[in-house]
Amino acid sequence: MATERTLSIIKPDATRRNLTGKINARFEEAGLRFVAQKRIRLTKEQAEQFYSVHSERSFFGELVAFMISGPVVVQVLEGDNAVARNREIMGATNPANAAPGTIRADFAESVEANSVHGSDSAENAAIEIAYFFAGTELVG
Ligand code: DAT
Ligand code: MG
Repeated sequence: MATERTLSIIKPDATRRNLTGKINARFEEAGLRFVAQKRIRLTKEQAEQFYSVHSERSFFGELVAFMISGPVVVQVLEGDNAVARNREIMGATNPANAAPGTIRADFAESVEANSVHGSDSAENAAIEIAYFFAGTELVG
């Protein structure tokens, strides 16, 4: 299996409810390791650029407003097949469809306030990691 890195974000609905530690424990218990982590407030411009692939979607404005509504924790996870593993641990985008025991099934409030982001491919993970972290900040 390939060792990979992926970008994870703990979203404002989860930081507001003080769930950072509980969410981080899900990743660590599944064998992924944190190689970087920081708590930040996204600017509107950062959120728009980060989610620019969704800029034509009807929910884009609400998504950006939600992502800047409170602090987020941006983090880099490392492990075997980390991109796919992270998405398994998160569960489906809409918590109504998320498998039992996943982060979104257990913590998400709605399809928008769904507690976590995870990169959807190794290629996008590399782009998203570089968006938030300098290479020197990744400590494996
Ligand atoms: P994911 O976060 O599972 O990769 P995505 O990339 O399709 O999902 O969408 C990015 C985020 O946009 C998602 O986490 C929450 C929001 N979103 C997606 N579909 C939505 C919808 N139908 N209504 C409101 N927000 C939505
Ligand atoms: Mg996505």
